[in-house]
Amino acid sequence: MFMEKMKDLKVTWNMTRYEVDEVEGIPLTKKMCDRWNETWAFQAKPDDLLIATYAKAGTTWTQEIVDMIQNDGDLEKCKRASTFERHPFIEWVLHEHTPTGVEQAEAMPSPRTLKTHLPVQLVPPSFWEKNCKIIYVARNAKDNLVSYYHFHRMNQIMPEPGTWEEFFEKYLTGKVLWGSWYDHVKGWWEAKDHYRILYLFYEDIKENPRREIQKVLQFLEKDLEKEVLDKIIHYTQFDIMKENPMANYTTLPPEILDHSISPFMRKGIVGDWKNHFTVAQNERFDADYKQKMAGTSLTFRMEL
Ligand code: PPS
Repeated sequence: MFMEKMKDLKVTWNMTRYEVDEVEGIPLTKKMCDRWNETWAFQAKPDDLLIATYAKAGTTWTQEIVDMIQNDGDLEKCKRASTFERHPFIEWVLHEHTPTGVEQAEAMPSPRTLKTHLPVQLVPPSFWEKNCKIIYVARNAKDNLVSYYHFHRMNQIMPEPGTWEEFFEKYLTGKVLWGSWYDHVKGWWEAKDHYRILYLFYEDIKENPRREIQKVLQFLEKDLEKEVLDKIIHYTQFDIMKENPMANYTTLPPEILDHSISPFMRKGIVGDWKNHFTVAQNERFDADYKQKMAGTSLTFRMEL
């Protein structure tokens, strides 16, 4: 598949950090913007399942849970390929020699499970026209920010994060890839009342994976034996996934993801922001948060 194709092409990973451009005011990599017409024209099918998140909200975790459900808890089947090969990332354009997310999806037999970080207004219209099921996962803004910062450090093709202080400001003003966290979570929250969207929270899955996985089962209209559910809960825990090369992103070369700077599977906890935010940053964040989140019924837990 994807990685084999890379080997066949003898692609050298002389990659640099991506330039950023915009689509309708949302920062995306220039490569994504250049291929945007193809992404927008993507033809979803009625049995596609879309996993949508703001980056670093628990996408990979949800992908593993969903794949294990779809494969009735068969771990070997879930280890057939890396996360990013199992579930095409529809707007993603890595390299001119690798298939785009759209091309990967088009080459995949149905039923397909796809990934996106797009804000709701940029989701290709065919997903709404075909009434596809969508699982959206949101994570509290503070932990999401911390995780996104470390990801920019280790991912050698993301834009330079700058210092922690600089990245903090960029995040608050939405000047990061895929735009404002605030607009993202609120936009999808509104959409859930109109479309087939299951809206989940990272903190809830962490607190009670059984309860949340059962919501996914119900949404996917699947019924599994208790033993299978137990197995899914076990294999999707942070410590187990961290050691699973098909789920921990270690199959990508260090020229792209440098886990020695910060592992992709970093901490996987709620409340790590307390180890990063200064008192002044926390006050500034809370005041800004209050304004940006005024008037929405959407609430988050910043600790458990
Ligand atoms: S990406 O690049 O947007 O797809 O990243 P994403 O998968 O959304 O987010 C990565 C963060 O999710 C954590 N993670 C988990 N937490 C708990 N349990 C499990 N099983 C799990 N798997 C991944 C991962 O560690 C990243 O969070 P941080 O806070 O950086 O550790």
